[in-house]
Amino acid sequence: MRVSFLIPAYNEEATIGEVLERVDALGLDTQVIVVDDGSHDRTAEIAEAHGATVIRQANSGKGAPIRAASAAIGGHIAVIQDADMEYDPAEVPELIEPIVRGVADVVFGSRLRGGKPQRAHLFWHLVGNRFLSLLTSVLYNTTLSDMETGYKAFRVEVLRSLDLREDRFGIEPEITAKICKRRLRIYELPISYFGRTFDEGKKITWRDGFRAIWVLLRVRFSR
Ligand SMILES: Nc1nc2c(ncn2[C@@H]2O[C@H](COP(=O)(O)OP(=O)(O)OP(=O)(O)O)[C@@H](O)[C@H]2O)c(=O)[nH]1
Ligand SMILES: [Mg+2]
Repeated sequence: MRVSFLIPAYNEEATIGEVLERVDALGLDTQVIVVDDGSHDRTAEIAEAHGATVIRQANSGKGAPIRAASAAIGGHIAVIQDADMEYDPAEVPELIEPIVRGVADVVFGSRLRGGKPQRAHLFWHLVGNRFLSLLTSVLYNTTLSDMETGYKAFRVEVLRSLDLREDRFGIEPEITAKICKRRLRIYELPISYFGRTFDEGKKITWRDGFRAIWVLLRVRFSR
């Protein structure tokens, strides 16, 4: 099965090369799509030098790149891969196993299930994520422990059919909400997490948390 990696990347020259090398080292049949929307560094050049397909567009956060990459997918399985080495591509074969086996439509990698190396979280990020994951579970009658995770893998038809609209970090709750609402077969697996701080380039903030609450409610109560 061909695996398409969707990689939103904004000013990630320090890590994009290593991410792409690790994807390559998997030895899988892969398609690699990097979406760089206006980085001020060498992210796009490095991605091209590694043989990735690079889509360039006007800057708009993490969501629009995921939508742009979705339109270009040619594989059977799609994996969202961050460009900052917080999530290790070496774990992707394990992540997609339930889809390959035919029992899952979507797999979330959870940073909160334990059992893998995880850098200590930023406390308030963890509180925010626990709250959003609990809200997701209550609204959609599910048990996701990490709805904000960057590692989400899909059967390609599922991702294509989601009709995503969010441009920024609201894409994470939008994906989560829409797959939960459709009652797809969702699996969750523990993954490692090599978290970084704001000084190291992290971009998500408390504003994105409020947006997430709004998106979770909107999708739940819209027809
Ligand atoms: N193309 C593009 N990618 C972006 C943008 N903002 C964030 N990203 C990418 O989205 C991924 C996640 O962004 P991060 O800044 O790592 O977000 P985070 O705060 O660590 O949150 P997580 O999603 O938990 O990793 C990284 O690969 C970023 O480069 C953007 O404006 N444009
Ligand atoms: Mg990150």
